[in-house]
Amino acid sequence: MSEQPARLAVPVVWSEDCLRHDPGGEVWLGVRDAGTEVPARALALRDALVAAGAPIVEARPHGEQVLRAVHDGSLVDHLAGVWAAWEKAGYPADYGRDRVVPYVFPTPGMLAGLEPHPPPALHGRAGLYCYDTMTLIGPGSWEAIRGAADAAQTAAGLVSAGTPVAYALCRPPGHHVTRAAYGGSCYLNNAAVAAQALRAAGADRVAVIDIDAHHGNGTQMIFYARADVFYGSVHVDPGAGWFPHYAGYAGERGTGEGAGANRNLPLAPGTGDDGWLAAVAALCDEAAAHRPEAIVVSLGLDAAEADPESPLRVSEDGYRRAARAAAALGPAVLIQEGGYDLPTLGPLAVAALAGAAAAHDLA
Ligand code: SP5
Ligand code: ZN
Repeated sequence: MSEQPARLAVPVVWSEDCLRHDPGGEVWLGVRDAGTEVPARALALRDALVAAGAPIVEARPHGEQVLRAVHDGSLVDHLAGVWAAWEKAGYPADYGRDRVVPYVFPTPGMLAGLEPHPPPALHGRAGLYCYDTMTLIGPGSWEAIRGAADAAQTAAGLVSAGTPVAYALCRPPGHHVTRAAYGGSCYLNNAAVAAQALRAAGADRVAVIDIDAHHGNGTQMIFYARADVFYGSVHVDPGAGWFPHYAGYAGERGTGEGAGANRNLPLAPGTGDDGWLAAVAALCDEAAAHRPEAIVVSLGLDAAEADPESPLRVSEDGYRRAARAAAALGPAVLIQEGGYDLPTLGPLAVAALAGAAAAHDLA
């Protein structure tokens, strides 16, 4: 008789709608590349987790209250309507522009203190809500964006109701989205949505532990002035030339009420398990000092050695240990962020979820 592997006892919250976002590549330095944030990522993750015995839970539709608590309503409205408006205005049919991509950005240098005037022209307005050229919007994007945010809220709901660990298979990812602007292959901030949902359900203090290879500049800034949500991140040093370039430095510690409730631990390119896990441990110690009642893990898998989008060199076992350490801080919602190496994504996610399960004696 062959030995059955232990069932992975972490619910995987999933929305079929997450497959509908087809960004059609990314414009990097003026040229459209194939891009790495593809629907096949979600299938690779889902199939591996199902094979490991994890139960699939359908994402439940939620209203927009939590979305509008962490985002400006105008960003939500823009995302919900921009594709239909783009199509109706003829950009695909008349100009061959098959995705929404901005070309003018209201940077502080352009406006020198002037409040940006919302442009009536959609091709101008596109840059009001989007801060890069790599984050394209097409026909099914909004349904997927909404599905990912629903998955995050469903997972948060499970944890609020007593499930010790739940995982939301969010696609597209979210941690680069600020209160009012999207970018970095992200559209709504699923981790911030989960944290806010946990707060609304009664957790007085929440800690977000972000182990994606990139700094979660969006989540950081959403909670930057708040003491009730700690944000901590380990990531490749933006000062060494990595996205998001403008934030993610060690000196960013929060402001006002949130002073001291933000911690960045940037790492040198090439950092592997030892350095990465030491930083994760330090981050978890600091998060614990804030006495969180619930945890959100921004689970990017792109710090893995094989990943094409980052120079960190973390192993499967490294992910198992990191997720275990983060989930040991309290009831935990795991939110899928980046991770782009299709052959290794599944095993990495299984390892991370197994680590989180072990922290709660579920394995
Ligand atoms: C969620 C997440 O992991 N977002 C990371 C976005 C960072 N992307 C940076 C892309 C830089 C250009 N990539 C070069 C590969 C050519 N396709
Ligand atoms: Zn990333």
